[in-house]
Order: sequence, then C-alpha cells, then structure tokens
Amino acid sequence: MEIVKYSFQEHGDERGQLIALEESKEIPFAIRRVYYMYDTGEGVRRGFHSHRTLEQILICIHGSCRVLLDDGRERETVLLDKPCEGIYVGPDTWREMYDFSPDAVLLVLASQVYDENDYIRDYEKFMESVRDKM
Ligand code: T46
Repeated sequence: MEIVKYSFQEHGDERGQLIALEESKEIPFAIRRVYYMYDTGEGVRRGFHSHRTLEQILICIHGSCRVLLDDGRERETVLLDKPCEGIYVGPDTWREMYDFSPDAVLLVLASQVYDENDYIRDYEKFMESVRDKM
C-alpha cells in the first residue's frame, strides 16, 4: 500500500522554525477537529481501529513514534520523527501507533468531529468491510 507523506514548508529564520497548516491548502480537507496525545507510556500501542469516513493527518510534532497502516491487503509501517512531516490516513485503513518516545507529541488533524459510530474497532469486521469494497 502507498503511504501518502507530506513535507510541510518550514518558515525558518534566525528565531527558529514555524510551520503553518491551512485547510484545503497544506491539508487536503476542512479541519473540523484537532487532538494530540502525549505522555504515552513505554510499550503502549494505541489505535487498533479503522474509520468509515474520517480523514486525518498525523504529525509527530515532538519526539517520535511509529504508525502501522493496514488496508486489508498490505501492512506498512512509517516512522514519524519530524515536526515538518506528516502522513495521511483515510477511511478503511486499520491503524496502530506504537514505539512512542517519552517526549512524543502526536498531533492529529481530522476532517470530522468525534463520532464513535465512525469507528470499526474489531479487526474481523474491518476485514469484512474492506472485502465488500474490493
Ligand atoms: C485515530 C487515532 C490516530 C474524545 O473524546 N474525542 C476525540 O476526538 C478523541 C480522538 C478521543 N476521545 C476520547 C475517546 C476515548 O475515551 O479519548 C479517549 C481515547 O481515544 P481512543 O482510544 O480512540 O484513542 P486512540 O489513540 O486509540 O485513537 C485515536 C483516535 O481516536 C482515532 O480516531 O485515528 O488516534
């Protein structure tokens, strides 16, 4: 599977770096929610679900973590370790986040507000839903 990666423009000067992300510009959807996770315990694995419609951009703005993506055919992992890089994670993609460094802050820009009905949290049900679309 192809992982869609973004390299965001850094507006650097002698004061340091700044990255600006605008909806429908650097981010390919209207941003309706922002959340972030931090203080993730050692050895913790999060995620374990897919979404029916949600689109997201994941950016590890501090520290590092790994993301496993599974589209029902293939699994890929990606290392997020730069605040200027992000990945797109769309619907019908199982995701797991792991290997968080103690200082990791994983920022997520999302296309929809929180809706538990958009989640598929059972791997067999996820496989059934993607098989139906293959
Ligand atoms: C995803 C990955 C990358 C809210 O109340 N509002 C929110 O917007 C979110 C994201 C979560 N919550 C609550 C629901 C749970 O009680 O926060 C708690 C932890 O959420 P969850 O267990 O779903 O977190 P992760 O890390 O497994 O998954 C999250 C997102 O939920 C998910 O959409 O794609 O990060």
